[in-house]
Amino acid sequence: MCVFCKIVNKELPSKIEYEDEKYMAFYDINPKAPIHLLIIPKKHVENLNDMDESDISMISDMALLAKNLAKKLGIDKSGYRIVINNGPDSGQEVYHIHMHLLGGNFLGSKLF
Ligand code: DGP
Repeated sequence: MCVFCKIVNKELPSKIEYEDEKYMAFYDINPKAPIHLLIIPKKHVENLNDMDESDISMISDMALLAKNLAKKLGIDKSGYRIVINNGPDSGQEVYHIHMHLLGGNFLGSKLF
């Protein structure tokens, strides 16, 4: 079972900011910004390459969650970044699709 599935199943601890039947948002163990959340579907899908037409709406669901969480955490006006890594050249480490939500200070022009 992958590390994020273990987080979903509560076999591994995480600092959860949001959870519903299908999605979860928790804080990255190695934050790259003052606020660094990972938004994931509970369903195990590796990355975009592993998504078919029935899965692709997860991307817009995660984007909506990112928007709502940014507002809840007070970074909607100052700004934030969302990132999805796909495959080796992107540096994807965990092969369970996740949207990074980063903010809380000036992020500059670096992608990550
Ligand atoms: P990526 O490179 O896009 O696959 O990002 C994976 C992120 O997942 C990375 O920033 C570190 C984070 N991460 C890895 N293992 C754990 C964990 O066990 N708990 C939490 N909270 N985050 C993790």
